Amino acid sequence: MRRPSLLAALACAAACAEPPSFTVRWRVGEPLADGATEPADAPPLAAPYDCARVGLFQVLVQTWTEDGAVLLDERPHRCFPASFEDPDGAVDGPNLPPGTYQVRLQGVRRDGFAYDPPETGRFAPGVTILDGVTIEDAQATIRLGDGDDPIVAAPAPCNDGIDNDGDGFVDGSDLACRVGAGTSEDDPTRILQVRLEPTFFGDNPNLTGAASCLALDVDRFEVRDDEGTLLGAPACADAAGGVAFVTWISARPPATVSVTAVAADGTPRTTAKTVPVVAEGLTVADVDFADTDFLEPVVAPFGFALRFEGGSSDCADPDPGLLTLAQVTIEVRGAHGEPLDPPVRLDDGTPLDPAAPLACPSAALVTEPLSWGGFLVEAKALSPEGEVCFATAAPEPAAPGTPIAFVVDLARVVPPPPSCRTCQEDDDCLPAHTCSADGLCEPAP
Ligand SMILES: [Ca+2]
Ligand SMILES: [Ca+2]
Repeated sequence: MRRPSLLAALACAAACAEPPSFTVRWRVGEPLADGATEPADAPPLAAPYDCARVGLFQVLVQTWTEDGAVLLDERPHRCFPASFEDPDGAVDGPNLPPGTYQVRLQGVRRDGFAYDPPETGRFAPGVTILDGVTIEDAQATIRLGDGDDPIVAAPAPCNDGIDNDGDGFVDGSDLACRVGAGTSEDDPTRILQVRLEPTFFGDNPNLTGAASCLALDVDRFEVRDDEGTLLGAPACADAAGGVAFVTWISARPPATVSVTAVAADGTPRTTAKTVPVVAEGLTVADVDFADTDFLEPVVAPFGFALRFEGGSSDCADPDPGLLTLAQVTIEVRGAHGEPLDPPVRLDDGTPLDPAAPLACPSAALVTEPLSWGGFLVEAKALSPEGEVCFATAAPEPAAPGTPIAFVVDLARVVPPPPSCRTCQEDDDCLPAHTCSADGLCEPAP
């Protein structure tokens, strides 16, 4: 007794010359729009080029059980089979026992197995599903689509294996796919560049470079587009008071970029400065961060040590002779040399008043916390008689936050006033020194 089975029927489909249960002809539509599951309407396929131009290599005709759970038959066809040369031509499906089936048309990309993303393998995105295909007579053939041929969606241009815009770059290699919306190789892309020239406190000449970054606790400048995407973050030490460039590739030039000074831990130190972007050229961002732009007031002491000509930092014994210094006067002025009122104080409260000399310091000096950017330091060292023996040749720039290693150099006043003379004769000097006519110990010739 013969038990008709589905598998037997399928096995017989080729060998027994039974008629196909269905024929099908497809059309090729545009890539699926975002979120769409069905391709838009499309014209009939007329030539192999209609497939080649969109990167469709094959169409798999699959017959599934009605519930779509079991694949019963799969037939690969070229996307434009020879039978399609006849405008009414179609391809044959299997011979099926009477029943209801699901037929799927799955496009295969031209460059098949390299397809990305991997979860869809070599297949073009989207599958055309024909539900409820009912075969009533195993000896009859029906044409699927009922005069309206199903449509297979083309792969997306960034996933079709084709150099759509002819620029030599295919899919993921094409900048437009990488940095654009990812939907077209034609998206305009351009290289954008911002020339960043950040300054602090009204372009304060004493607040440039690494020392200013340290003083202000700024690690870098973050440059972001108007959607907040980070475009670049030049180091403060390189950019402050100088120039840094931020370059990126974009399919859509932002209207503006923002520049924010940021601490090492990523905390913004300042408000963001917004700069309009020049879409077809160089955007120059010469932003200045004033003290009012800082989110937290910039308050920090600075420390410094005195160093005397000849290299000694010992105030009591500054040279190779008998000179002893008794006092120093120190004045801290504003960045442009203006006197400050009230005067800056040391951290112990001592005012740095040039009219009120301090005892000769034996260690580095540290100021009170200061809330603004740049200062100049002038110092003089006095003999016990009150004459100036050493003085700063030019004011020394300083900024809050400067480490203690900051040194104020004092040059000897020449010729020395009488009480600043350091020797009468050679024996007053350290060995290998002689006493000069000015009364200064000098290295022996
Ligand atoms: Ca291309
Ligand atoms: Ca492409």
